[in-house]
Amino acid sequence: MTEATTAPATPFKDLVFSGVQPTGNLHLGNYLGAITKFVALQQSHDCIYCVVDLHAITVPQDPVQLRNSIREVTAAFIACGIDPTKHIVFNQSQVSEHAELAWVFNCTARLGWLNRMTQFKEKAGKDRENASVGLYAYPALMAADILVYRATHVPVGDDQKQHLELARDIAQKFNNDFAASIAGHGFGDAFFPLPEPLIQGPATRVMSLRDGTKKMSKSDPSDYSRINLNDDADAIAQKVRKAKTDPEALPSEEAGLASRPEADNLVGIFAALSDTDKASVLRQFGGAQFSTFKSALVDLSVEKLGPIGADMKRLMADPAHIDAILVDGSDRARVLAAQTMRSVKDILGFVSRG
Ligand code: AQP
Repeated sequence: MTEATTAPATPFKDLVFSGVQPTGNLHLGNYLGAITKFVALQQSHDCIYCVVDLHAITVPQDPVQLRNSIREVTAAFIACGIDPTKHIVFNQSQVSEHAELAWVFNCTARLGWLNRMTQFKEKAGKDRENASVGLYAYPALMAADILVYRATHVPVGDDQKQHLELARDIAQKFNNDFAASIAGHGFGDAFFPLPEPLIQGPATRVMSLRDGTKKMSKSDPSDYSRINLNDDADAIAQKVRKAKTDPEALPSEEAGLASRPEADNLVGIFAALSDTDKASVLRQFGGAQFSTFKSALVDLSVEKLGPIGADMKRLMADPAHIDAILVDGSDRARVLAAQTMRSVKDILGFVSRG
């Protein structure tokens, strides 16, 4: 990317934004890579957490399942500890300003930038001609999701790093292209902040339980590749016990995980679930066989995820309550987004009712 240089001098108020697609069962990767960070950031920041349903339709969706998944992701947010009364929880399609700003950013982003996006290449696969235009333009919508709130911090898993860099490039190019108009409307040097990715901890990329070189993903056809947040204790135990490993005992130091992707992944999961790091997990389990380590991992996973699954089930029994949370969140999000869009239209030179 060429445009991102230095951060603009104008200070922006700290604000966290992130989203999760309602494209199926949420899994341990979504939980450790993103949602646990969402929960922690509530203590220090104002946060906006979005169920990004407009992103979901970049690939085919069944309407009945989509509606259910939107509610399920919302239930997962709340079951994991996100407070929708102190922060904002909503679904993207209820705030049309996301799509409106995405169009502006489609005109800001360059084809060359989008051509480099690895997620599009992976998801479109060999049948690129048949992929939706939306799948290709996905990162411009993601930039709009963040910047329509002029959010400054974005907690995501490692797989989203490239999209975040693109969002920064889009913000920077908009600030450069319209510098005179931005200053003329009293916004100083920059209208949009360059949002900071927050990608930290021992599980920023949780890998498949069947193949330590592939990301744990909702769309993996094998349910044994992932632990779902709504799996019961038996399912968790079976999946961990069947997880691929190698024949060696666990090493005592992190360097010993270097060419052992499955061992590295399970140790990372254990570290993240117990809120520690890989080195201290290996101090405890170095020299142990996988059978011993996996038993401890089953106990830990059931202890941490069991209550979340139970709470999700309880919340899903009352869809009207979940829908009310989303309506309330959308109403509050829309006020902020509409304010940004009004300024964007002024900066662009559009005529509006004033
Ligand atoms: N395996 C992972 N490890 C760590 N973080 C992950 N995230 C996703 N998978 C992992 C993070 O979870 C957040 C929400 O992701 P998403 O559902 O919006 O989209 P995704 O990254 O495309 O997730 P999946 O599971 O891979 O879905 P499909 O299979 O539908 O493509 C993001 O912050 C993401 O980084």
